[in-house]
Amino acid sequence: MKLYYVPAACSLATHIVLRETGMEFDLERYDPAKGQTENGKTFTGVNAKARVPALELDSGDILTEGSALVQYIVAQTPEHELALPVEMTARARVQEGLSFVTSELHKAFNPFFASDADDAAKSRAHGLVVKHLDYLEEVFSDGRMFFVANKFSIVDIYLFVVLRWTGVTGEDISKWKNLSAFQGRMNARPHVQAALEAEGLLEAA
Ligand SMILES: N[C@@H](CCC(=O)N[C@@H](CS)C(=O)NCC(=O)O)C(=O)O
Repeated sequence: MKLYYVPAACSLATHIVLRETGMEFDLERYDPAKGQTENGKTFTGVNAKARVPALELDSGDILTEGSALVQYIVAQTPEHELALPVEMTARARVQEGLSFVTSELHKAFNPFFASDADDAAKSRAHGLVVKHLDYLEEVFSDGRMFFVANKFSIVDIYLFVVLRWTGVTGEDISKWKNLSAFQGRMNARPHVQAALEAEGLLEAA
């Protein structure tokens, strides 16, 4: 398998899940400014949507959309703690959390990464990000270690990646004590550190 990624982007979640589950994979970096990968491939030829993550399977098929990718990867290792629960309600809870993080939380940050977003759009986005962080802080206020059912899941990995972006809004994650502690725990995981290092993010930290 090969993961196409942009350092620190949402593709980092797929990258961490690949490492946590012990999958064999290669990485190919995409540079959105050039529209090309580090190997000189035109990225729209890989993913016509021009978005990471994109996962090239050994068959040559390309899978996209981060939420689908992390579920695809953990389905390869059903014995791993990250595999989706078999029981339907527990499984839906993980998918519920994943949807919140990938569609609500992730999307709230978009104006901060869009070159055409004006100050009004950023101000609205800032308010939405804070609202979501307050909600998450409340969820973690019961002392849980992990977001869904207090059990390590793909949702925690995605959440960790998106929470790393909080600084772009001008906010400091340390204001949200429970979320900050969650970030610290996730950051300390060896596979998370390995992914950060491989994307060149440890020097920047
Ligand atoms: N719906 C896609 C969205 C992916 C997405 O927003 N990717 C961003 C990085 S987080 C991207 O590719 N940005 C590069 C660009 O916009 O040129 C998914 O969930 O995978």
